[in-house]
Amino acid sequence: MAKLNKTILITGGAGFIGTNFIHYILEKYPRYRIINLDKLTYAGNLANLADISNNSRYQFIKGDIADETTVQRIFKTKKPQIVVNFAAESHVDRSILDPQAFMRSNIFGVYILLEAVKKYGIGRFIQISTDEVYGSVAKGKPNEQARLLPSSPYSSAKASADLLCQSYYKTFHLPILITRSSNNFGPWQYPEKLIPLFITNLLENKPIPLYGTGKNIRDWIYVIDNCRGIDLVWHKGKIGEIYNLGGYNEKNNLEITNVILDKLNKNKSWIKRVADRPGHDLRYALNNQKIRRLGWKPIYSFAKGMRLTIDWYQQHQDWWTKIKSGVYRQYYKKQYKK
Ligand code: NAD
Ligand code: TDX
Repeated sequence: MAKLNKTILITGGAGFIGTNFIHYILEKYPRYRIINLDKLTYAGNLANLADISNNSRYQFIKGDIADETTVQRIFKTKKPQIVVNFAAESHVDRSILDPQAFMRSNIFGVYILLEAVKKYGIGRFIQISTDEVYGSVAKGKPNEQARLLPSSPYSSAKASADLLCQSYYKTFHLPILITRSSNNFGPWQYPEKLIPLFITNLLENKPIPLYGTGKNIRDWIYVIDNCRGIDLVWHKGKIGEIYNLGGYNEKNNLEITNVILDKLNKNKSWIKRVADRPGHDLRYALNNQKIRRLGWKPIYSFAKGMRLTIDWYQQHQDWWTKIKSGVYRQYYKKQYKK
């Protein structure tokens, strides 16, 4: 085996995007070693990483980014050169019901990581942020200088983390980079988010709960395109900068719903109109010119990404039925009666 030349600390690697990113990096860079620090909340799932659990270039550590002792011990003993922080509470609806965990993980956790970076020194710290920090966009596509106008406890906590990161760059000269991507979709996404929830409900012959008018627009990016963008920002991005990873696939929720119904040969009677999400952002969009200048553009069309995603959920029923029959079902029974 080639000599390993970099240790990367990935936080939140047992979730949706982190899982895809770990697989992508292990495959692409045979000389990199990955440490995955994840608290294993309801959204973290080691089954996602079972195929690499014996890989000598991969190590899992169960722990919380908001726990200073754990984080400092990992920096001291593992000496990572790069940190990519995916760890966060990520579901807007949960942040409306119970915001506390969002404040702790998405803000305080980032502060604990930044303090460790300050103390131990590393090459690059990549904060994974989101298009939601710009809030609902009436027209045009915000670039990286646009004002932050988050709407939910989730997105305001993410925006807070971005500001914290920028302050540690300016004040302490930490090597910070921030990526803000569109709504991701693809394999291993927890079936509480729109696309996997609707696919799996239909596969179970259950109705699909469409919020409000169904006219809310999201810009969609296939998760591998996001991984490619993060990889490029990590290796070629300029320290201190923010990069929008915009998919340029704006669709309203009804359009998404129809694509899924069509592919699964179901008619519109499966749609159940339900009350709108409080503070529901009408539209997300991103200007991606800056990352394009660095040499990135999405390579998965929306249609191809959706085909791959629906196929994946059809072929991995065991993965999501286990999730849906456990914690997830109790949560939704209690809160939403979906
Ligand atoms: P996810 O909810 O699927 O996964 C989050 C992971 O973080 C889980 O494995 C969870 O156990 C872990 N985690 C949560 N709190 C933690 C803590 N305190 N310490 C350690 N681990 C913790 O989320 P995702 O969709 O994969 O999102 C990953 C990141 O990307 C998040 O920061 C999110 O804000 C951002 N993001 C997501 C999207 C999207 O569409 N999913 C879009 C843009 C940005
Ligand atoms: O049951 C549903 N019915 C419905 O109509 C759900 C779960 C969602 N929706 C609507 C709300 C949104 O307009 O679908 C759209 C997408 O909703 P989510 O999948 O919850 O995603 P969103 O709120 O847009 O946030 C996502 O993208 C940005 C991720 O969850 C965030 O982590 C990321 O930062």
